[in-house]
Amino acid sequence: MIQPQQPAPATATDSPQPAAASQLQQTAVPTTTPASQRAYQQACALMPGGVNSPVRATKAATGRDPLFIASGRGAHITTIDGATYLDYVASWGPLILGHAHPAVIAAVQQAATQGLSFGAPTTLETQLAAQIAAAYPSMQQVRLVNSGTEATMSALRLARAATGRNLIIKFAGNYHGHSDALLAQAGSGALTHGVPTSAGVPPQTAATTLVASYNNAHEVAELFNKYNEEIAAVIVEPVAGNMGVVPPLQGFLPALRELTSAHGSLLIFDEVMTGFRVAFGGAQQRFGIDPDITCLGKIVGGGLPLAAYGGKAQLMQLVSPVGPMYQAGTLAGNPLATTAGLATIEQLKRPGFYEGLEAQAATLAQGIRAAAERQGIPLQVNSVGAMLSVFFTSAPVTNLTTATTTNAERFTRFYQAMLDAGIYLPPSPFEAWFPSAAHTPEDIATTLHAVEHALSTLS
Ligand code: KE4
Repeated sequence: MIQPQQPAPATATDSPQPAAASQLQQTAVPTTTPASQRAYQQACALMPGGVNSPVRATKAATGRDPLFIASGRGAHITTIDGATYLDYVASWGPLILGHAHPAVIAAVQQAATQGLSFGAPTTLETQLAAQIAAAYPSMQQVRLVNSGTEATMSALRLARAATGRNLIIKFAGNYHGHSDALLAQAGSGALTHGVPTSAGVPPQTAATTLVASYNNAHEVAELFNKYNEEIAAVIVEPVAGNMGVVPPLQGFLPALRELTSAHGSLLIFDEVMTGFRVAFGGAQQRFGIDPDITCLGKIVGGGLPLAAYGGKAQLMQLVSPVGPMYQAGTLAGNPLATTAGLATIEQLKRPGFYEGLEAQAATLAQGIRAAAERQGIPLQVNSVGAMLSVFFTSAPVTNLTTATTTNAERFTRFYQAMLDAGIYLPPSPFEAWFPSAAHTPEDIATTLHAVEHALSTLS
């Protein structure tokens, strides 16, 4: 998620009623949607940008005000205007089963009748920690938290506590949540300390973050040569999803493992997005890497606020109350969120789950490539498992520099045409599409039909 430009102030614009894919409109002409429009104006009066997370303020990248959602079921969401869309946002990743999966809803409903939160241990937390440790052997011990931001923030603190060092290496285009140290971008030149990407982040805090180019292990080696004994950890999205999907090039992740081990630093895999997405055991299973600390989020909470960080038992002994590194949370390991996570994981374990999901995603990715080829539209589709992104550029996209060569104007027109055809895509070229197990072959065919039309409006 590239830091979004400030969205234009809310204006009385429209979000369109989608045309059924079979009656595709020739131009993306928004129609009046009074309920969403009223809701957005009311929201903007009470909340910055009318949203509780900036990415939901869609206008900056799409020219459209956000739709207000009333419900979701399976692969579809329905707005307060009663319009239904095929959903590829999936709440930004958590809903790999689709919306309101019956087994998850039933489990959470049952749990809710027992009470919502106790602020005391429950066996649900132990059960979820056991499921995570079984799926992620590198996570011998786990701490449950409420968000991916908390998980990565705590992982950095743990790495600093373990090594006694202060500097962290991150990668341009990787997003790890909004904690101060991780809202840092490359400074004036390579090999320099980071500078804040947000108001309110002290420069001295951002300066503890060094920023390298994704897929460039040589830059990381240079940073180690320059700052060697000062670097506590390298944190990486093992498959980048926040500059759009950018897979790790051959050798990149093994090089990070070798460099951190050689210099006494820790390797942190931020698997908030990739965990349980690109494999049941995440990117570390898919690519065979053993990180020192892993952060999970999104899917592990089944759509409720839950995330986690963990690592080898010896390392986790540093975490309070056992060790000196403090971290806490009123609702951490909440009984409803742990229940949703456990019910979701049970579904993911079903035989053939990932094979089926990835086959659908591959059909979608390949179909988009073929449509662009037929229509002569320069376009890259990057995909790993059931996460993919479309870049309107002829350059292979391997890092933030190449990702930002995407044609923003074409993205906006493509997005609007897809929305008008009833397909709800992430409202930014720097986000991932998340097909779910609820997307049927017919849904994929409908999507590809809409892609064919949307691309034809670009030429
Ligand atoms: P949260 O604090 O939003 O739960 O997680 C932060 C985070 C950490 N690490 C990775 C790899 C992530 O992708 C995220 C959050 N992802 C964004 C969308 N790409 C969440 C959407 C939002 O900010 O509303």
